[in-house]
Amino acid sequence: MANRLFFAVPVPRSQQLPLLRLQTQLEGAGRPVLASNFHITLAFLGNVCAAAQQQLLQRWQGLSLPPCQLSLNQLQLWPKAQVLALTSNECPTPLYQLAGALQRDAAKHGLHQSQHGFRPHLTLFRGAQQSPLATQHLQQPILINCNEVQLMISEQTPAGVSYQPIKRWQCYE
Ligand code: 3AM
Repeated sequence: MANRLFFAVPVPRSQQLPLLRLQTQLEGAGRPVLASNFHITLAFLGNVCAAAQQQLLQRWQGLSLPPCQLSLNQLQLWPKAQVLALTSNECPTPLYQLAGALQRDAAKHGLHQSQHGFRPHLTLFRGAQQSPLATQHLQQPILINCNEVQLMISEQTPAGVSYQPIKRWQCYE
């Protein structure tokens, strides 16, 4: 059996309010992502069989990321993916390096090969066809404290997509 996996930084409940407010402001843009599903994807891995999952966990046993902060300040519509996302034009170096290393590791081991480099973003709406805001630039950036990295399973359920962490790495100084 294979699991659809990705590495992500979750957005804890204490940081969800400004994102929920923005979703309300953008109501009608598409299907809002549930707050419990808010995350920053570092690397998408695709379908991974049990043996490859075990090897992946062994390789990344010592995964580490110092606590860092991501400032999300741009609203972007990605028409092909029909995603309305909050993005950033300044990414903390350790986060950028970790995402790159995870993506390269996936490609090297026959998992998903990313078509483009890491684009830090947080998906707010799916099925989005247009952005309701005239300006892309947020006056007040939304700050995300990166305190944890998770390896997540993505599952389709009748109630929608569900993300379950199978491994967590806390960020330490
Ligand atoms: O919520 P975001 O957009 O950050 O877009 C998918 C989602 O990230 C991404 O993996 C995360 C969990 O589903 N994803 C799904 N399929 C993908 C693919 N084929 C993909 N990323 C790249 N290529």
